[in-house]
Amino acid sequence: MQPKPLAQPPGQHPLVHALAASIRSAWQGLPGLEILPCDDDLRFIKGKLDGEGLTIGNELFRCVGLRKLHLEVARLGNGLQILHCVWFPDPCYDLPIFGADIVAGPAGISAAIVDLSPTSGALPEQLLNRLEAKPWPAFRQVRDLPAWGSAIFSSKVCFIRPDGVEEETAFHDLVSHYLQVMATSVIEATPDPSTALTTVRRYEGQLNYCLQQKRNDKTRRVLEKAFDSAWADRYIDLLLFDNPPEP
Ligand code: BLA
Repeated sequence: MQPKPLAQPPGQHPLVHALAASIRSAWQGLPGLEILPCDDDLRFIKGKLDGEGLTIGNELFRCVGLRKLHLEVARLGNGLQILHCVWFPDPCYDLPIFGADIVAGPAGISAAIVDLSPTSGALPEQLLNRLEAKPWPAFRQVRDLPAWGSAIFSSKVCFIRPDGVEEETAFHDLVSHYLQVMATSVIEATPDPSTALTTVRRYEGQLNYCLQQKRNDKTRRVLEKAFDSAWADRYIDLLLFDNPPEP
């Protein structure tokens, strides 16, 4: 049975709402999907910042081929809204990491990024061909990647400041395409042994992905301001970018 679509919470940015819905529907078709246990105090977080309400909602799953699927939708004071989503593969499978991040402020979306990031060199040829089957939208404001991002993202990363509603829709369509390519690869993938060199390389690649993401000071700064630095470190290390278990 398909779950009922969630109503759009008042004031939620339409792209945040639409992308969250597309992500939830993309993981429904994955093999052996199950809820990933997570401490209740991390599942729904409520706080206050400068008198403003502050909420973080986390949805966590795993399935055959992926050790963790994570969707976070947050509102963090100053009208900041964030959608953060990462699908972390089980390193036994030759799968990339799906990652997406949207940062919306009172003046609109400043950052919209999506990628399928390789953990062992380049993306597999067949996956690249599938990604390229959709024409690349001509976004007007392409943003430069920070150094930590260039170290992990693929040649197919899209990092933009969407210019208007049409570009927001084009970005949503692109994310849906990446999700579909990722979901197809998960369904088709077969595991290598945990001792295989390929598995160990992908484990190391995933460790490096987590390490580089933790160099994003912008994430830490926002969380530190809303909570405190010990809380922000714990949240980043344990929930956002926890290291994969050794294969
Ligand atoms: C940028 N991330 C940002 C920014 C903020 C956050 C405030 C600055 C916005 C801007 O430059 O316009 C904050 N992002 C958060 C917070 C969370 C979050 C608080 O996800 C979670 C609670 N970041 C990711 C993932 C990717 C990512 C999965 O978490 C990509 C797959 C990318 N975010 C990313 C990049 C930037 C960014 C590349 C720009 C950084 C820069 O320009 O220095």
